[in-house]
Amino acid sequence: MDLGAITKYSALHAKPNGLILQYGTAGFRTKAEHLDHVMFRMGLLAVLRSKQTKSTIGVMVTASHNPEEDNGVKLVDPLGEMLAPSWEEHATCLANAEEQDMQRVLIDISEKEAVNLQQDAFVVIGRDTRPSSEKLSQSVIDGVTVLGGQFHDYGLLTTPQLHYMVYCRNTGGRYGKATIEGYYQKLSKAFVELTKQASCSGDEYRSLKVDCANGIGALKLREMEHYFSQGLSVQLFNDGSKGKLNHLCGADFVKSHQKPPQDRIVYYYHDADGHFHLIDGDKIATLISSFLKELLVEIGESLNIGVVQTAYANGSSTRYLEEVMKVPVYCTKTGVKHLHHKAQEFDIGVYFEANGHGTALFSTAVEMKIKQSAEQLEDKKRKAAKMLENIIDLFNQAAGDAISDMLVIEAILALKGLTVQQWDALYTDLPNRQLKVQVADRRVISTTDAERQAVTPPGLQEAINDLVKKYKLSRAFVRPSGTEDVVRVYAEADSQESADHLAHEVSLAVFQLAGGIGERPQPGF
Ligand code: NG1
Repeated sequence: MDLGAITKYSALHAKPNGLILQYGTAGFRTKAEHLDHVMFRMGLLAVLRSKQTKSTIGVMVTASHNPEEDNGVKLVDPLGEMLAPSWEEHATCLANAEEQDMQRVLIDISEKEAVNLQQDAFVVIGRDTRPSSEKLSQSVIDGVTVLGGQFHDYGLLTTPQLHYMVYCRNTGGRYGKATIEGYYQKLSKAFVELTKQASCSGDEYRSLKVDCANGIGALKLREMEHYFSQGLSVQLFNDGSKGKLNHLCGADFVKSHQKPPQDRIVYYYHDADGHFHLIDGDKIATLISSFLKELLVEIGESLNIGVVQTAYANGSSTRYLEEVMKVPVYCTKTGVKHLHHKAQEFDIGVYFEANGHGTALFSTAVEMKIKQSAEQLEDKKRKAAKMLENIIDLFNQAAGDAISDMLVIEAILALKGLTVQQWDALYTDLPNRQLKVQVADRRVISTTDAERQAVTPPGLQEAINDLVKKYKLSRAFVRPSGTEDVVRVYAEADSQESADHLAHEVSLAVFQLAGGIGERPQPGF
């Protein structure tokens, strides 16, 4: 380690004094102007992690659904997974070290993790379309090079695409080619093969209107379009040509406001009375898990399927999955890394957050079994095994990927001959409301039971319990956000009016008991 060079370069990416950040649900996220030093240091950390694992590590510069002014960074581990928890702690220590302590922290991490500094290191980098991202990814590269690491900068990529690249590079190309063409080829081949089985003809396929939230998805879907010469027609909205990133559009906006974006959205429709219907991650999990279950029955395999949700899953979805579909459902803390971890316990784990983040995971043993069955079984069984094989290929095994999810959903709807309305009618969502409350320090709220119960501050959970009792079919919980400086409030009940009232009353309780700042929460949305 050339400590002199590190100190010299670090001074060019100096940390603002006293700034403390935490590697949260999805890496570091804050205003872009506070992140230069974090980027440089994550470049350094990625090199250490790469040396330790003797593998390629990914660094993604993005703040996903946050406002355009924010940015963020997360590291991708060798098999395309989220960074290991012990390294999240190292990331937090390194990001928060004052300039004069940087060297010591770097040495500490290397010693604790027994990093062989002579080992080669390789880091791949991707970024979103935020105006601040290009410069910030350059700071990552500075960090990588000063520690002697080699790198490949993919430039503009979606986060799941970077996960895919990391996974491909660390599995010797067996999973796919670590190029953007490789990604499109893998997905389009599986989609075209899968939908060949649909009984309806090609031109009956729905044309899909996609809300791209004025972000990277627009660029990437446009690139992907010509890989689907037939079978899928995609029209892009909020494609970044005029609107601002995530402003009044995007899945997060639509889910939390329960209304359409200024332009269009993936999987929503207006009914005959003009009412807006959103088909969220819970319904996606239901569609996918029921289809997978049907295929397994056809093949005659008794593999265990589990669905993993968070506390934000609509109560009706959980009931439907457990009682009608007889699928076991588990609840974890918010953030896909928690869901992913739980889903790995099953032969097939389907996990989705209500906001649409998610995927289906297939254990390696299952994947091999299905591929063998697809070769050996007869007729109908063989057809089902082939379909399953294509679905496995379509899901980006490395991460929840909205593009993969969209293709799987389109294929299932086509294969089952289902309209979006029929899909939506599987069960009726309980009315719900999500709100944000500003507090001085959101860490005063701690939770347990997969974030469904508040442990601190004292009295808050009791207050929520009393409020919940006033409404029918009701449920409410609060938790500090891992990506924004707010406390999130969720409530559901038998009517929209009740859900709105309950959410407002819980917000007031948070404001009073957890140190609210600014204006008291007002009723009405
Ligand atoms: P936080 O800010 O911790 O609530 C949000 C989403 C998560 C997850 C992450 C990562 C909600 C309520 N929360 O987390 O589900 O997607 O962002 O992007 O939607």
